[in-house]
Order: sequence, then C-alpha cells, then structure tokens
Amino acid sequence: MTRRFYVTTPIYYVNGAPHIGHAYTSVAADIVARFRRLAGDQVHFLTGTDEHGQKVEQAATAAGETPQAFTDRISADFRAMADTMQISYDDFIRTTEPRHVSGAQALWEKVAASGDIYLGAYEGWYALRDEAFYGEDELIDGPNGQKLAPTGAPVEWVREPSYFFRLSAYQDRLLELYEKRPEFMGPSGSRNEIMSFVRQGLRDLSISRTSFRWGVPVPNDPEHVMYVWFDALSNYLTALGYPDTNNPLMAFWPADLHLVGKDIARFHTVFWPAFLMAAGIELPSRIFANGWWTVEGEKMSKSLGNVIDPRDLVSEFGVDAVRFFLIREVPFGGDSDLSRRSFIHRLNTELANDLGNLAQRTLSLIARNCNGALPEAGARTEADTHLLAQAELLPSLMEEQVGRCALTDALEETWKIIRACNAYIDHQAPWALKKTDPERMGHVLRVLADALRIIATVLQPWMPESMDRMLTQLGVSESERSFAALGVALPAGRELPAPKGIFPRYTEAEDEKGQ
Ligand code: ME8
Repeated sequence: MTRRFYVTTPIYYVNGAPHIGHAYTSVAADIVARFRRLAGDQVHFLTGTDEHGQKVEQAATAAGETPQAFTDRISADFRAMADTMQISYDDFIRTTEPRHVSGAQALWEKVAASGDIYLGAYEGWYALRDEAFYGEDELIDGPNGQKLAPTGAPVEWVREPSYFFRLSAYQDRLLELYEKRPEFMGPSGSRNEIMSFVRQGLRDLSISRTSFRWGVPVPNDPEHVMYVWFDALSNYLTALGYPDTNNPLMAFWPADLHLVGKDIARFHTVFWPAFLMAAGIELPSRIFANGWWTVEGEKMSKSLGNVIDPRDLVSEFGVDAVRFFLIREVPFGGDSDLSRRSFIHRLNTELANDLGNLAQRTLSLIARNCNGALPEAGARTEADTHLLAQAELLPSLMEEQVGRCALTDALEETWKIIRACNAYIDHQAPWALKKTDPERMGHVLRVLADALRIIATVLQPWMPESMDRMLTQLGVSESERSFAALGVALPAGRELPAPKGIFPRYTEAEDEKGQ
C-alpha cells in the first residue's frame, strides 16, 4: 500500500522580505518531500505565509499600504522565492484565505468546547518581534537597565481583556508525550531544552488580543482577534480542509513532519500538541528544529545590511549549488555560517572535483571509446562487485538517515561512494585499458555508469536540476529515476547524449586563499 507522507515548513511572516534562513527550512523540507516521493510515497508538502498579527499590521502601516495589499505583495515574493529554490510544494497556504480563517475558527470552537478556553485579562510582558508573551522571571537585562525578552527582543507591558488557554493543565500530558514518544521532537538538544521548560511549570496562555484588528476574529466575540500563534499553527490542519472530514486531504493528518527553526520549536512542541489534545485531534508524528544561520560570522540584520536574499546567490551560482551548500555545510540541526569563501571552496572540491569530474571522465570516455552508447556489463571482478554492492545500499541507508532528518549524513554517505568511484577509476585506469583490453575498458565504464546512476538518483532531492541533467547524460529516462526503478538495469547499447560538464569551478575563493 502506498504510504502517505505529510511534511510542512513554517509559514513565514510577511513583515519582511524572504532571506536565506527562510530558504533553508524550505529546502530541507523539500529534500524530505522529494526523497519520500522517490521512495514511492504519496506526499503532501505544505508551505505558506503567516499574514496576521500586530507585527505585520505595523509593517504595512510603515510601508504606507493596507495590510491586505501589503501581505498580497510580500506573500507573492515568498512564493517566488520558493519557486526559485525549486521547492516542490503541493500547497501554499496564506492565513488571510477564507479556507484558513474558517478552519482556524472551527479549531478554536473545538478547543473551547473542551472547557479549556476562558475569558480573563492579560497583564504582562509582550515582545512584538517574537509575537510572544514572557514571564517576569524570563526577562534579561538589556543596556540602560531596559528589560528584554530572552531572545533579546524589546518587551512592552500589555494590559487588555483576553481569552486564555488552560495550558497549565497540560504539563503532565506533555511530559508524558515527550517521554513516551522520544521521536516526537528533535534534535536532542532542542528536546532537552523544551522538556526542562515544561518541567518548570506552564502558565495559561493568552490567546486573543483586543488592541489591534488584523487577525482572525474570535468566534462569537468579534472584539477579539486570535493570538497570531493560535491562528498560525492551525494552518497545518486548515490546509487539509479542516474541519471538513470529507476532504480527501484530511487523510494526510496526522502530519509526519513539521520542520521548523529552533526559534519556534517551543510553539510547535508545547502549544501545538496542547491545542490538539484539547481538541481531541491526533498529534503530529515529529517536529524537528533546524539551527540558525549567520553570515560571515554575524547575525543577519537589516541594520547590519547583511541580509542575504537566496536569489542573489542562485543567480550567481545556480540553485543546486545553494541547496547543496545549505545542507552540506553543517550537520542538519546545528548552527551554520554562510561565508563566501567556504561556499566556493565546497563547490569546487565536492561538486566540481569529486562528483563533476567523475561524471565527466566516465561519460567522455564512453563518448570517445564506446561509440557514445552504454557499454555492456561484463563478468564482475571483486573490485566491481565491491563498489556496486556499496552503491546499491545507498537508498536504504539514506532512507533511514532522512527519516531521522540527518540530511547532512545522508549526503556524506553518498560522498563516500563518490570517493570510492574516484579511487576505482584511478585504479582501473580505463584510458589505459583502451589499448590493452578494450573489452574490460567497456566493463569498467559500465560499472561506473551504473554507480553514477545510483548516485544521481539518490541526490535528486538535494540537487534536482543538475541531477536531472546528469541522469539524462547517463541515458536514464524520466520513468527510470525512482528507487524502485534502480532494480532494473539499463539496456546495453542505449545511446547517450554528448556529455557536458555539470558543475563549474569558481576561482575567487582559491585566489583569496593564495594571498
Ligand atoms: O516564526 N537561520 O515566521 P518567520 C535559520 N510565522 N533559519 C531561519 C533563520 C536563520 N537565520 N531565519 C529564519 C515565524 N529562519 C512564524 C512561524 S509556523 C506555524 C509560524 C527560518 O518568518 C526558521 O525556520 O519568523 C524559522 O523558524 C522561520 O524561518 C521563522 O520564520
């Protein structure tokens, strides 16, 4: 039976332009989605934009636009960024869409029916930048004795009538969830942090605001709009048609994976499961938090002027180079730094040298010496069998790694085979066999072509465009690119197109190094 797999990105705030951090989580989710499709799953991949809240309202005012016109414009820009990054989303939800607004209201009503929403008054600290409430004990001292949120965001004292969610009643159930289902959240650092936060005790959560209008009206009390996080989190359900249980997309619930940045892990692993428990809805299988990107060692900020639009990098280096670097640089889950020098260095060593040269050498030898057609597979030597047996293990090894969100390890696993192929080609020296044993030369090139087919197949989720080109050059048709198709050998004699280099070399960083 085909397995269903539902994966989501955060929905991004439209208060500013998309940057490399947003692209990062989306690329990671895209890799998981593409990988599951290759493995034969029926995948639903959701992304979108989070368009309500005071922060967006203020950004619209600052831009001299109505909130709707402003959000239309920025949301379209996020979608364009996703398209440039080759994010293969099945749906893009905007929280200003009627399907979302009515779904979020239905979820509110369901939670309210459990008795865990009550009307009170909120008095306390609010950080607009984080759209989050903080307790006095959580605040830190900023410059000039100013109080700041633990994230460094400025806080203001807010006092207004508010609906509350009885989060305090969920502490034990949440702790039990984390204990019983250790895979519910990762990586482990983030898990430990959340567990100790919950162990310290939970305060009830203010889930409505009355001091601004740009939000989803609370059912039966339109003076209130929903707290933006109640509204936002519900997107994962409303995009499936919630509360309409007849919507076929509802079969994708519970979500298999919510990918988020570590800054919002708490909202997803504490608030979201508690809301769902209150509503009697099944919990997602897993929440995984990625680390934080800095640029040349500095936090990205408008004031520093170092905010990187991924599209600038894409126009300079191509989309796959950017996707590759983002996931390759640091084990997925950890923090990483984007430096131009290490970016170019990786493209040169790992893409141009290791993989690009291997494909180019193999394919040009076939073009020149085998009439440009896929050679026959011959009797295998021990070296042939050893190399191919290792390569054939890749899909299942990587499936386990991708299942754990070990997206960098999965790349490393492939690079082990690429390095083994490079050692093999150097050792077998097919260029020399041309004179001494042309038949064996053909067999060696066939072993390499078969190994490259596996490599290019498993790398498609990371680098869809360039692996599409590589597979075409290897004579692999569109219908032969899934994991299942790897079981069927390509017929010898299949004509291959003329080989063309796939990964260019860049000189800049190497020059800098030489100085
Ligand atoms: O938090 N490094 O939206 P947001 C890595 N609307 N990832 C980064 C990053 C960086 N420097 N900067 C941003 C929100 N991200 C809410 C989410 S979900 C129901 C609502 C990524 O626009 C990372 O995934 O502030 C982070 O969690 C997300 O963008 C935050 O996007």
